[in-house]
Amino acid sequence: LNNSHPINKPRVSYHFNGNVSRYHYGVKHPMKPFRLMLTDHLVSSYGLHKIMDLYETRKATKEELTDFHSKDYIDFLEKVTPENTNKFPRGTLDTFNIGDDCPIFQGLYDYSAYYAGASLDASRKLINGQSDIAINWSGGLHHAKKSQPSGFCYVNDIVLAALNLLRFHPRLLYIDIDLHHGDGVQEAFYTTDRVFTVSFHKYNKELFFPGTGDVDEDGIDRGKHYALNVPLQDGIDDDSYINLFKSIIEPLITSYRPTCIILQCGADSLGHDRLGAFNINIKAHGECARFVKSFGLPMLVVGGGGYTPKNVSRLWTYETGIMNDVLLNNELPHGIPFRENFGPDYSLNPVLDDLYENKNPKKYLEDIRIRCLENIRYLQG
Ligand code: ZLV
Ligand code: CA
Ligand code: ZN
Repeated sequence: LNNSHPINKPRVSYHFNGNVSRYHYGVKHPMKPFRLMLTDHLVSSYGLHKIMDLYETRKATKEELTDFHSKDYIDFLEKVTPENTNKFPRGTLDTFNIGDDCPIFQGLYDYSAYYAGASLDASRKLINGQSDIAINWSGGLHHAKKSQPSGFCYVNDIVLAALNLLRFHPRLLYIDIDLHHGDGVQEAFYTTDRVFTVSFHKYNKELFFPGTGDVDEDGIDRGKHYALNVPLQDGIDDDSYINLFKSIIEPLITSYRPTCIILQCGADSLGHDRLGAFNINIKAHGECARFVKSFGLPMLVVGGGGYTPKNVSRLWTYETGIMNDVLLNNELPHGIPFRENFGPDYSLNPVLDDLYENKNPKKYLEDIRIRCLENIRYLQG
């Protein structure tokens, strides 16, 4: 038996279509789909594509998109273009929250249909048992609402994939480690006990988008106690984050007993992110993903935010390794496309925790942990 090829390696599928990385939100916009191309190159440079099942994804159909979204909204997304935007009455653009965060750009509908199609394909591989873990780094756009885009997200691929998984899975756990609150997913499942949503995020009601996700938001009706929020402040470090994460996720999985997990791996929670101010290193972010994987449940792994493209691609490559039980060499492979993006260190794990003061006192984190554990205790009724 060759120990370097463990026989228990999970079957991992990787869902990607190079077309998604070609769209542009606009020159000043922080969301750069190009980061997905960078990630894909790095993943294959490390040889990870050889040990996964690769799927070139298709666009989600209109019928699939309207499983969650309203027909009016999807019709609008399909029709609107940069050229005809001004022909729509102002009211229509306001109704559909079109503006600087969610601009109308060329190919917007196709872009949305591609990243949603990838999460739907991924969910299907989990349902039919062909994959233990299915990865879609182009997905994770957690803010989109039923009839509106929000925070760079036009369609909510997570909600769509979850609705598909719910046809076969009694209980889903959604874990969101993006810097921002996973409000769109929380809202979609706020009244059900069949999807437990938990988000770790920077929280400030007035000053930080989207302004929701305080500890007291915990679901309503049948969904009461089936949503959990972990509001954090700038500068949280590796140890505080990992400890808090594990001490919440472990009892949560044990009590809720999900049959499938969706993990949103937003990379804006890393240090040095253009929009973020946490002090998390790639290894710590990855340790959280590894911890979730260690429970051995079917997993849908999606991307999300991440606004320093070189670090986004480093993180998601590292985490693709983790999902395959492979520890990657810290030195980036030679001769990779766009290697110049990764200087001067040319490493997979540069130091990212050297910028911000930790504004999360021990007492604050301990209080949050206790409140979360109290919430989780309601599950064993
Ligand atoms: O990472 O935006 O703060 C998943 C995700 O979670 C806002 N939006 C809203 C509220 C008032 N506005 C500001 C409007 C700004 C419009 C353009 C930017 C442009 C340049 C640089 C930064 C931003 C920006 N926008 C930073 N934060 C925002 C947030 C939305 C954050 C979405 C996070 C998405 C993919
Ligand atoms: Ca989050
Ligand atoms: Zn984010």
